[in-house]
Amino acid sequence: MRAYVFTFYGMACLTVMPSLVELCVGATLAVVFGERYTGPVVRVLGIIGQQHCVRECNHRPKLCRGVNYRKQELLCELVSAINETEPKTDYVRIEFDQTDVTNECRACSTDDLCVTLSSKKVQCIRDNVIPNDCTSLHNINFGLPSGLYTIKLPFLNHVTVFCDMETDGGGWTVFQRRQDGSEDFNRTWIEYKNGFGDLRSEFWLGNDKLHHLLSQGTYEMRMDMEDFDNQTRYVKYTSFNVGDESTKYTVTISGFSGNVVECLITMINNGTFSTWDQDNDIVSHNCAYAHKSGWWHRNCVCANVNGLYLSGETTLDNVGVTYIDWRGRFYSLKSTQLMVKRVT
Ligand SMILES: [Ca+2]
Repeated sequence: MRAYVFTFYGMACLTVMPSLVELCVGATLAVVFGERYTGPVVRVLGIIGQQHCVRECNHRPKLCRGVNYRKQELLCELVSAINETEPKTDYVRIEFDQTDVTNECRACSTDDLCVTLSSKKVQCIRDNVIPNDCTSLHNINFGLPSGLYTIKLPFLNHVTVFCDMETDGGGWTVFQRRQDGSEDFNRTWIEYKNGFGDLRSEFWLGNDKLHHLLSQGTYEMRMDMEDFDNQTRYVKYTSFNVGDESTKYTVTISGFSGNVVECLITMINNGTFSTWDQDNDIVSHNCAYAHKSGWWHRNCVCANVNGLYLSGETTLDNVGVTYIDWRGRFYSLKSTQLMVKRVT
């Protein structure tokens, strides 16, 4: 793939519109064809021209450091980080220098647009295109790639999440992934509350974020699993909700479909979350401690997806990344991914 790099300055200042004078805050530093920034993507704007896309970045000097633009679909992605890129045909990426932001613009919040009116007065205008989950992003453009996106959640403001835009129609906000054992999942209440790990690799999004995300509507949940023989299975539920911390993150789950026997409705519905340092299960011993996982343990666990990463056959009983009704209690799966998608 050939990449063309050239540098020029002050491009945004040349694109002055008669009605709305542009602010010359961000200089365009480099334009590279055939690549995109891997994000996080902070805004997605559909059906606009490239210069308009550049202006949208200029209007958000606190948030935007570059843009990914796809000419074929007139698709504009604004990104907050420009340190990582990937080759992607059809895309052009444009780097910005937003270090020279005016004082007037600094007064705007990250949820505002900073624009200059024809009177030369700088104004902060509320940004009305802030996505609140991966489903709404997917609905802007079905061709958006999987990856990191920044969304806005009630009470939590900006939260970066991984969106799966390919599996089962796309639009999924991922809240758990195991794939190589790189992350320790035998963690405390506070760590499960706030989330941990690397969104591009293994992670738990965090119970507070999950609660506020799901409070926005009705969500379905899907869990994908893979074993070391490259077999896959999934379970899917038409309704999934998680209460706030005062309820100990009580989960409700119903409406199963999938290609393996399901156990979660029986085992976790109306159950509270437990970690090794906070036992909220209904049995006398401590399930989270016994099975080495934070989870909605009630009468312990039938799908120990947050268990120890033991890579296949093991002599330890239901301590690995197990799914009892598929590979049994003594087999630790290769990968799992749990995610939610808004239905109403
Ligand atoms: Ca107990």
